[in-house]
Amino acid sequence: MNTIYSHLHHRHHGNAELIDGKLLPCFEMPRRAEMVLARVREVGLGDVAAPDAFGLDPIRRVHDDGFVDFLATAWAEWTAEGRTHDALPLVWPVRSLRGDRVPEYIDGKLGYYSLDAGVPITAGTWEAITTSADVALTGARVIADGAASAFALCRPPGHHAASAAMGGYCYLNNAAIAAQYLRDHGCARVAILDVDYHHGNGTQEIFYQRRDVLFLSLHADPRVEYPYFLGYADELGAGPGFGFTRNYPLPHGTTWDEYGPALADACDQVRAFRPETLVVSLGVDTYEHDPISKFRLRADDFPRIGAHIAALDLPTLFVMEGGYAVEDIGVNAVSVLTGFEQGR
Ligand code: 6XA
Ligand code: ZN
Repeated sequence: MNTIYSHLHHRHHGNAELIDGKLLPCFEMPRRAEMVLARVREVGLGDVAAPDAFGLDPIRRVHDDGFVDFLATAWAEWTAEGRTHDALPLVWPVRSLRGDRVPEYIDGKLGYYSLDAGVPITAGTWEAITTSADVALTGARVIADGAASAFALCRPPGHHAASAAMGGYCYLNNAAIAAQYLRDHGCARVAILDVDYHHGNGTQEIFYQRRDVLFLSLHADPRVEYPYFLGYADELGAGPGFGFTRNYPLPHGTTWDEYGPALADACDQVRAFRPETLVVSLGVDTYEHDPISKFRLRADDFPRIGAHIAALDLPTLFVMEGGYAVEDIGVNAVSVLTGFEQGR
């Protein structure tokens, strides 16, 4: 399996995140992607190629124009006010406020276009996030051109990014952009399987009303875990998309004993949908030693995830999402991929 990777992810490196009431160094750091790349090379997974530039059109296929324009100009607008630290949102249009007015001032725009404060915008964020989308798009094109599999080593991750909101370390929804590209290039039906520890709220929102893209997510129960406000089992899609979203909220402490059967059920749903291609949102923050997560998957469970996905026998694009046990992220992420290769 070939990997798509760009060192330009280094252009995004937030200074601090607010967690447990403290300002700590960002868990979502460049070293994550470096560790995954190093492991890809160590096991000889396949070639590593740089992405091509696709421009903004395929990004605008899933994201709101105003949102994309905001991301493109946010750092310039922030620094024009004399600020030198990361741009961070601090006010949000919650239910009692107006959600139909886009503020003109940068501080208001930051809140309007975000779901939390976990999204620092820095000088290089735009370059990094558009490159991350290009990594996913290059992988999607490889699949559209007939490859059996590809690994888009995206950073920053994407699955919390909705059509018009960043959040949870995510700015542009790489998996959704890739899935839409596959739809636009000959695939009538695309399934997205999200195995990150957190619910892929952004991906769900983007495809919620559609029956051409099936979205399935296994994740920590939003009653007790981020993103809290989406990812419940009663969210099944809407309108023509009813029945084409499926969530598997699982309790804190989940081990393979609970995870395996949920994954098997999700794979059955993929089969019933008969997609032409599969996009996997690959997070390994389900790991027992992940510092911000509360599942208990062990290192030798990750090849099993890959084997379940391999049994679907579909052209498969893996898109990197979360995972913060940095010393183990490479081994765990690549274990899914080698488990997949061995299961073919
Ligand atoms: C809240 C936790 C952000 C979750 C990021 C993630 N600060 N999403 O891994 O998949
Ligand atoms: Zn996650």
